[in-house]
Amino acid sequence: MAEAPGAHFDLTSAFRGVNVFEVQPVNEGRSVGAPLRYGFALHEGLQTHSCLGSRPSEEYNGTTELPLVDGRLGSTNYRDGEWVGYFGPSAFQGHFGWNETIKIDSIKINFLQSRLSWILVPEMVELDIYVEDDVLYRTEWFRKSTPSEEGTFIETLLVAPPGGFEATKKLTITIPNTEHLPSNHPSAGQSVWHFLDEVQIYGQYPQN
Ligand SMILES: [Ca+2]
Repeated sequence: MAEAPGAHFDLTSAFRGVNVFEVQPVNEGRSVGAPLRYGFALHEGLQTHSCLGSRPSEEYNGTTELPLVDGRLGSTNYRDGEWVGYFGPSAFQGHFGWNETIKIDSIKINFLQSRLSWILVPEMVELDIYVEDDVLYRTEWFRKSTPSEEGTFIETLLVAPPGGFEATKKLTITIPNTEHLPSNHPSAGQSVWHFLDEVQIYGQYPQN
């Protein structure tokens, strides 16, 4: 089989934030198959030493060493190898640390919903910014979607307080997973999946 030459993209010209490429294969002017989409994000979370405080499902654990801060974004295909999945009552907990103090402006996390596959956007997320080892500021985020919304879609958590967060070296994120499929679902009462990717952290390192 002949192989087409690969297209290369130099990351130095990428935008900070989310970048999406769409490629439509064509043959003699006609589209062949669905467009291929590839998304990635450049953010300060790429420089963390992070770890998962809870073990994801073995089937959905991302395909890289640090799947939540590798810059690669999960698509609407939940089997694309990017998503990190937790099946209730397993909750998510992650730690994100920096060697230097960072002033975080905003945090974004993508969540997938595909209710017929028992995947729901989590009801709430706790974000703890540590200003000292034992002093933290907690922010709670609540979803806008509902468990009854059909189809497959991504909802993005966005937390961006005016003036940004307090300077920190450590962020922890906790996502409880105690919800059950609602009464209007064919499998009502079953536990649900939470799928997340990526944890995007935008901020600046203070000038010395
Ligand atoms: Ca990722």
